[in-house]
Amino acid sequence: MDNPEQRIKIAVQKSGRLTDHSLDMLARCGLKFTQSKDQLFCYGENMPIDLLLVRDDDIPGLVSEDVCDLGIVGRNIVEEKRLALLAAGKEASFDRVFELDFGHCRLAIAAPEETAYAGPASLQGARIATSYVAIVSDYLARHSIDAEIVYFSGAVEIAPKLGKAEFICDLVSTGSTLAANHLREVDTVLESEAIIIQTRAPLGSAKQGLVDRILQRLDGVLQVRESKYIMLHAPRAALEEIARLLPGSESPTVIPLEGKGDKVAVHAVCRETVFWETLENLKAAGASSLLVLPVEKMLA
Ligand code: PRT
Ligand code: ZN
Repeated sequence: MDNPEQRIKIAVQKSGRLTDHSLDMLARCGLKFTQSKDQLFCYGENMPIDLLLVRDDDIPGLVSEDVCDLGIVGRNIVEEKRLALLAAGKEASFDRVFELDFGHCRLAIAAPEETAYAGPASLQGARIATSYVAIVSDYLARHSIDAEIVYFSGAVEIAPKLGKAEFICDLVSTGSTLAANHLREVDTVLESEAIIIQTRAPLGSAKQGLVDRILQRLDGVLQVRESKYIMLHAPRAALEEIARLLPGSESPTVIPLEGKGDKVAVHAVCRETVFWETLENLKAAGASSLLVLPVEKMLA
């Protein structure tokens, strides 16, 4: 696959909130890269998978136009692009593949602390400052509200102070930016996190096979994060109770213990956090020799 046409290109944010997490997830998938001098391109050393480092706003377009096969970007950006294309009578040519469980935030409506709010109807006739024109237009249309959208490319939170708008709609994670500007969050328009998108352009079987491999690895990386491997000894009679106590585990493996009569070893992958209380409860149910190990890789 050294033919450049056959290499996979993934669009990743060059420098911002999603960059470190995106690169870390790809590294956990076993991918190694060398970065170009201009730092815009990362060449895949051990697999024919390269990265294009760009502004997050450009990622849906690059994937839609088939410049990149995959992209890692916030759902807020993806939805804005999809709805903006829809408003222009076009259809986005990418599909969401799955959520990546980082970059969590929400696109929220906020107003000065003293502003009364009783649901979307309170936005009727108001001015709303935002960078997310298409998402907010869609939200207003869905609630049959007539309001004016005032475009701000950044620093949306100062719009009410400048007398430019009564409400704002912006991304919020901790809420401290709103609090610092004496704004109160009143409604959520969209819950967001980083997602992976794939172009709708047909890739051909070799490239699609490679995309499927990398998506399967990403899925594995997500699954192992909370997962632990538990090993314990238990009397056969306690097996039912012990299986019930193992958090997020489907079917534990039960292995007879040589020369130990009714005692067995139980091994299980637990997909939820294993707390000290869980171990204490297992012990109380008859388990002994409990061991909890981190899971490094998983392939379903
Ligand atoms: O240069 P480039 O265009 O690539 O980057 P950018 O500056 O547009 O984006 P960046 O790096 O700030 O954010 C990238 C993505 O991170 C966003 O598109 C979201 O999907 C996600 N994300 C998660 C956030 C936040 N949390 C977030 N809190 N993006 C922005 N914010 C900003 C928000 O706009 C507001 O100004 O942080 C402020 C609020 O934060 P709190 O914690 O005070 O509530
Ligand atoms: Zn951006």
